[in-house]
Amino acid sequence: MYEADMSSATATESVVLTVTGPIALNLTLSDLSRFLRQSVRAKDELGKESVFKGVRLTEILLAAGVKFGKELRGKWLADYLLVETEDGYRVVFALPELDPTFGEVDILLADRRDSEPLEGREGTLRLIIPGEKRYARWARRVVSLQIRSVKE
Ligand SMILES: Nc1nc2c(c(=O)[nH]1)N[C@H]1C(S)=C(S)[C@@H](COP(=O)(O)O)O[C@H]1N2
Ligand SMILES: [Mo]
Repeated sequence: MYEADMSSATATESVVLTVTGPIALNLTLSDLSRFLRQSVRAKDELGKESVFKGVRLTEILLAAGVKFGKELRGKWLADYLLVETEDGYRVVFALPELDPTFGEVDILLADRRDSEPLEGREGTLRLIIPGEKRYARWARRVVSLQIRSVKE
């Protein structure tokens, strides 16, 4: 009984993303559904075109206290985002790469493909980077976002 209750709770309310930055966040899928959401049409690494839906990385990082726009200067320019996945794959982005005031790159943390939840090898969360022609940073199975500083 107790276990059954636990599993129905985890289906909707388990933490799917931990964010470490000036403010730490532990987000469930329902938390992500309350952020400003975006859709983007993009082709995956197999050439399949889909509509992906989710939250811009910028939105999540703003909630974690990261500064963008005019405030992204000085010491912040040596900070970076480390994205980690369930299978231990890791990719980094410099903060200006995520800032719409620096350029056009728009990175989506997607939780849906053609209206279906992302599952299995691809899910629960995947980066969609429409302008990026190589797929190495289109991380699947994203579990954490960490803001870090270059040490030296
Ligand atoms: N979680 C995770 N995401 C990942 C990878 C990975 O190993 N683990 N490989 C990346 C690479 S190098 C590419 S080219 C694309 C497609 O990977 P695939 O060719 O292994 O399907 O996913 C990217 N996302
Ligand atoms: Mo790759």
